[in-house]
Amino acid sequence: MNAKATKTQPSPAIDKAAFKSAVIKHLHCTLGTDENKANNHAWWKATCAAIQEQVLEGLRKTQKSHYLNDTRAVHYFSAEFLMGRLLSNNLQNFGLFDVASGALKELGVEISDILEEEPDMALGNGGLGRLAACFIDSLATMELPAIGYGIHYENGLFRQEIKSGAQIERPDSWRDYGNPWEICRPESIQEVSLYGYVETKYGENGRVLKEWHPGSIVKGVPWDIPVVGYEGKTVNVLRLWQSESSGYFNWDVFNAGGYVDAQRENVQAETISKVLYPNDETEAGKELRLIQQYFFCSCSLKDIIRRYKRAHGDDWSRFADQVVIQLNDTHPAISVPELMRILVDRAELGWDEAWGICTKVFAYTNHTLLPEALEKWPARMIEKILPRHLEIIYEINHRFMAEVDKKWPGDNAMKAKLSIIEEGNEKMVRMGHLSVIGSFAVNGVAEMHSRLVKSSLFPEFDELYPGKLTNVTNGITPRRWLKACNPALSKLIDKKIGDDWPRDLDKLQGLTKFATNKTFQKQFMKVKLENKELLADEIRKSLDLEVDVNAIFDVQIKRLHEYKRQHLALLHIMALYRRILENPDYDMHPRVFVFGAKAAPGYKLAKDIIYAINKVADKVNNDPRVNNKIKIAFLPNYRVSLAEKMIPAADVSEQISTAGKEASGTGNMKLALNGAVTIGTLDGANVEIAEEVGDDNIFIFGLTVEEVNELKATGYNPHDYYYKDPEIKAVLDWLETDYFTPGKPGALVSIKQSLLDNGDPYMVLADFRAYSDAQIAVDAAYRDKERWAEMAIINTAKMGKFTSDRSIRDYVDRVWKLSSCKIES
Ligand code: GPQ
Repeated sequence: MNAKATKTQPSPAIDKAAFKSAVIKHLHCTLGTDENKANNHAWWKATCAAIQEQVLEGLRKTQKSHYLNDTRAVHYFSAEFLMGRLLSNNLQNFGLFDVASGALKELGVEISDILEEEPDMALGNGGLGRLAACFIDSLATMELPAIGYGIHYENGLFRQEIKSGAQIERPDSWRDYGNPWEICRPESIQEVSLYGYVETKYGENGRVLKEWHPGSIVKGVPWDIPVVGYEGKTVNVLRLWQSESSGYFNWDVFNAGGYVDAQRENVQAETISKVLYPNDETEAGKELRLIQQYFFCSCSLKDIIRRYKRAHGDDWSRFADQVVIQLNDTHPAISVPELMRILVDRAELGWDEAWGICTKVFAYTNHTLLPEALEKWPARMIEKILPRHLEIIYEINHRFMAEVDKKWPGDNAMKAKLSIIEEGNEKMVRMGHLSVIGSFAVNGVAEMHSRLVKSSLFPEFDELYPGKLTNVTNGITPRRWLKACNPALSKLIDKKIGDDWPRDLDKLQGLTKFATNKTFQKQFMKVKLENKELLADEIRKSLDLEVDVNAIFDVQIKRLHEYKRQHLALLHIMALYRRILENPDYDMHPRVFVFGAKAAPGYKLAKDIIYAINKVADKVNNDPRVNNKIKIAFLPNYRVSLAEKMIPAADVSEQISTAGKEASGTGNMKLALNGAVTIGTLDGANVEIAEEVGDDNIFIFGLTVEEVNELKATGYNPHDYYYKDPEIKAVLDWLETDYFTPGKPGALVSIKQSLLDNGDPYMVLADFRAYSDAQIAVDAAYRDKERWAEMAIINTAKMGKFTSDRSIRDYVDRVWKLSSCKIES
């Protein structure tokens, strides 16, 4: 029995005829072309312009309502926002997708073709940046006053090409042909100071006054990207800062005939927002990166203060009631001393009053426990670029050390451990400590991760500030990650349980009772098959590789990292290949292993793993003895828009990080939502996914965090596994031959070395056998078609918890204390 469709689908603001004339108007008046001359790119731009009319109307009403209600707002500070494409999402959120697609069809244009014209906004590396994008989607959908603040990078994450198996990085100049969504706001330009020195003066009553004489000043130009909530009521903004020369041109140099030298300063100013650092979970330690961080934080704080002053003048007493700032990891941590500087040096508040405001405004999200990702800046570098900020950091630390001494009198080891300053050859500023001390709330991103933040990363801070450390489990927006990317499944779900699940994802629970219904199973798996056909087309186009859609589509998509263990998947594929070569009748259901991953350009082993996957793919895909039982497809340039094609087609979701290393993961949620069954370790949010779907509907394997720690403590020796397990030995030795790299023996040896000589830091060998056994169980489960369909449906049905609306609800309740604001028309 089908549930009646409830009336929550956004009702279109304009009809097909009106949309059609809007598109034609923009083709003529905005783009200066016409229906006969227009190519897909022009049609795309005209369609964006047509919907942008609705977007801007929504934006105007939202800003007016927020202003009139003098709302408290959250300000989400993030160095990364991985937005992807916006057209399809904006159409969906206004309920105009079918209208637009019908209008374009009448104009002889396929909407699917023009959607492909849009470059991804790839202003982020991976999970952290995409989380920020999902969060601002939910904030707008839930009608919460919010603004995202970040950097308007001229070049987003590099475009990946694969040449002879190896990753090549190419620049991503996503704005070359314009970005139809963004609006430049020159009226809100800010200035940011850098370098120079600090002068100490004495004011009235002997008050010490600090004046920073900057060595250079750059301009921050804001670009606003409207963020449309589902059903299009609230339209918030993502404000991204672009750096420009301040025009404080060095006239002396210029007049002395030094036009070129004077221009150099312009170039330097413009360099700040030129490029996104492509390192995921590794601190870069580069001066330009610190400048980027300070640049966007300073612009954003000044922007917030300008808006606050418009309503409250110089009365700072209500600042913390109106403003909450979420620090997305430590990248914006320099905001803490920057706000102190503004309050103490500029507004001339006393230190205690200023600190009282600061520690009510900031909250900090930690996204990793990996030591190499915990940001530290050389004190000398901060001193050079931000001399006043270093003084302020020392003052914060001095007062904090007194607090520590009160709690643990005379305990100098404790002071050294908790200090913001790490003493050593070179003094370093620990941005994590600064963030914890400067915030009123600190959260991890999944239950297990937050538990580890408390027990192993910041246990003393947890003791010192009881209740400050908390958890908010990550989430994903179901509007992009089911409704827009998987229209066929969305329509099937609408028919079955009604169409209000995109804003109330717990409604998917309603599918549970159909999980064993044969007709529904057939419908569900038919959609999956159609999505696999679409991905098979993509694989054919991109790699010239034929894959069988009846094979298991086994998908691993994420940044390339040793801790995520793509090499564990690779060793397993090699083992399967070897089993087939040894026994041509080796019984397995055919499988297509699909990968998508970018490696940081300087991360040698990660690039070697990409190369190895591609070299093994060349061999296996073309070996007739394999009899099509295994295909390997490494799709180049993994990005949001490619994820949207891969995720709906996945049967199996690979979430195989070393337990304790993946803070949460969000791809795990997207894949399960689209009916993929997880094979994974008890890590990050996998633990909570397992709780939701139940042990029968997930394949959990491998060491637990406790076992990992125990094995480390007692001395892990990968050689034990190498010598005891002949398959492990054979596969690792294979890497040393030239079997996969003809004429180039040893080209894949670095992987073997990392697993043996370098001690296998992520315990790949320790988990290999358990992983292989779990894969055998996956294979058996897949062959029982009805059982598999039931598992897939249950995975979709039980993902309600992982909507980013729930994450935002948790932030609102536990951290932000925000109220929604109805938008008046
Ligand atoms: N994450 Cl510290 C990133 O994507 N980049 C980073 O620099 C750091 C963390 C990820 C983390 O690895 C995932 O487990 C999380 O799901 C994701 O952040 C969002 O919290």
